[in-house]
Amino acid sequence: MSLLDQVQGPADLRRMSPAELTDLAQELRDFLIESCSVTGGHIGAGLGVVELTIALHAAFNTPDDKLVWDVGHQGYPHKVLTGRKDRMHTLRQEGGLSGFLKRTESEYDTFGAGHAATSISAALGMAAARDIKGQEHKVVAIIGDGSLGSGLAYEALNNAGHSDRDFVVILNDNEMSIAPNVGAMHKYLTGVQRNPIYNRLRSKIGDIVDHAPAPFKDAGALLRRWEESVKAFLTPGVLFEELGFRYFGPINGHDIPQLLETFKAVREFKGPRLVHVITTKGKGFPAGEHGEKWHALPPGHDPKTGKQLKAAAGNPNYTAVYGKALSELMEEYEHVIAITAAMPSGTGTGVIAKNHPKRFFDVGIAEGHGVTFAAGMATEGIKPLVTIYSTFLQRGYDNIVHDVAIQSLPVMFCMDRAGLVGEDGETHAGLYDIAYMLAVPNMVVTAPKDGTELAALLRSGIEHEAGPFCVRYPRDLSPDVVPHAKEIPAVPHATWEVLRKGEEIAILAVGTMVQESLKAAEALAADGLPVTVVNCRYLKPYDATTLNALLATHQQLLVVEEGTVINGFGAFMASVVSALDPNVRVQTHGVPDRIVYAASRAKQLAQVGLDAAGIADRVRAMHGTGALAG
Ligand SMILES: Cc1ncc(C[n+]2csc(CCOP(=O)(O)OP(=O)(O)O)c2C)c(N)n1
Repeated sequence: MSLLDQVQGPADLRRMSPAELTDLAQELRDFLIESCSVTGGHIGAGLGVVELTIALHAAFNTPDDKLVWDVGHQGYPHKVLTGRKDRMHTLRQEGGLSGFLKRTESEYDTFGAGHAATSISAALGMAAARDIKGQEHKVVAIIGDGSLGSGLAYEALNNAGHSDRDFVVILNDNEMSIAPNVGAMHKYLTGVQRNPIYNRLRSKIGDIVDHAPAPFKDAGALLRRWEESVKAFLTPGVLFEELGFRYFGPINGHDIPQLLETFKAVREFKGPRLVHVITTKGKGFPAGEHGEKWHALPPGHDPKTGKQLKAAAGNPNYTAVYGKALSELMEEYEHVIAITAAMPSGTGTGVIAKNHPKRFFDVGIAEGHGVTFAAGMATEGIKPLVTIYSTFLQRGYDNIVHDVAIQSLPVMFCMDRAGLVGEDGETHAGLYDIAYMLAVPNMVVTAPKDGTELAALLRSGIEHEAGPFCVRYPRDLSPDVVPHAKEIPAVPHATWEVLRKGEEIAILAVGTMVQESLKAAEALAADGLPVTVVNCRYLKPYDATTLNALLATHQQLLVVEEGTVINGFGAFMASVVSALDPNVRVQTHGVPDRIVYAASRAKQLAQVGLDAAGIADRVRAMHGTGALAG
């Protein structure tokens, strides 16, 4: 029986020798590579923490001691070692294991994760609760160097160091965020790892102490103490120690004996302590280590090359359309710049980094800062396009209201992954941006029906100087082939587009829902129920002329949007129409007020009735039971 098969839970690790645990690491790595090649997923981060995960579970008494992983995308080895190996083939699928960590999945998942930099705050909260309850267990936050660039992490470190609580932070430093890490903290940490003076001194002192004859052992201890004080001048420990943490490291995160020894010792100390562990992201991945490309891979890939076995055919996705169109528009508009928060490839802005390097800014995992940084630029006549996933822009909401909208600054927000996001699941779904952006005064809110309209709205947004402007687009393929941006004119301000004329019922469709509504209308027409379909590409300000014309000719409106139904565009239209013409009924059709879990995007849309069939059913129900009945 393999060592891996002998592990039913972390208790089994505690029975194994360091040599066995080292062999186990190889087996676990092989298993993950094989299993992820079928399911796809975030392989790189997990491969980097195989030894770290084994050593943490072996040295700490989990689940009584609590491990709090940041982001959760590095949690695959943790899942395997905590009794979920047999379900790894269901990873990221409907009803299967989550791609992140989830409290409902295992008692070892102490805190749900998905967004970066929550671990230190959450772990500190758990430690405070433990102290109130008079308990004794340990709490350990594990955070990456990329996430440590986030403001939330500093707020937590500041609070933790001051609190003097029994509390451990493991800094998993692989010099990578998704892309190579950026920022001053990153430079600082790398400086230490590579500090030749410190490293030389350290190994010299180690040699002297280890080989000193017995009578000189005391001198060795003295040297070690001296090493500590030298270290204080030469290591990042200074920074953490000033914050109130006892600093240990840097240590090799792939050396199980060293990890075990350190963690066992650190476990017994009291007060805030931080262990700096150096790892290699993607370690052991056959196609090469440390590649941004292996951050996440599709299902059915070849582990030797990382390439998808059956390449997806068809049009480019919206992300690629966005990057290309923006790059083209930046040739026309010299005052435009692009901002990403640590996601150049995920947001399509990698192409801007390549084509317009001086006009590209990666601010790190710091969405709030990115927004205010953009606001500062806008005060000087620069037009920033802040490109952030809808879900992560939630982090920047106060900055949007306070720094951008109240000052009416012309910052543009490009919200990728708006709507349901399939296998990435509930933590990454972009369901709230319509509701949160509609509520912001001065904000223009838009959504394109296809890639060409996305490029057109980019031009509209760039030319809009009166205040902020946002555009949302999905994690999906663009339904059309998009010409060069210079051939695509702006969409006239606050206009809708009537795509199909029917009677009595009009569908007001937003973004992705335009195509689905047209398909629904096709099916309804075949049943003798012709409906009007309108592309509401401007949600705010809306097209008052078209709306008034619709109110004069229709008795019911159905507003269809891929966003939360609470306070969405439908709710907005219902309030507008009730004032304009209370005789016209408005019904809303969006994502219901519940969590939508991971499944393919198509399945998620069908589950909540946001596909052509669901929309058609809703219209039939309106027809049968509404003002038109009889
Ligand atoms: C608030 C937020 N912004 C962006 C992301 C996207 N994201 C996921 S992992 C990651 C990089 C994390 O880097 P690091 O903390 O160093 O962990 P590693 O991947 O190296 O293990 C980013 C930017 C996120 N999950 N949350």
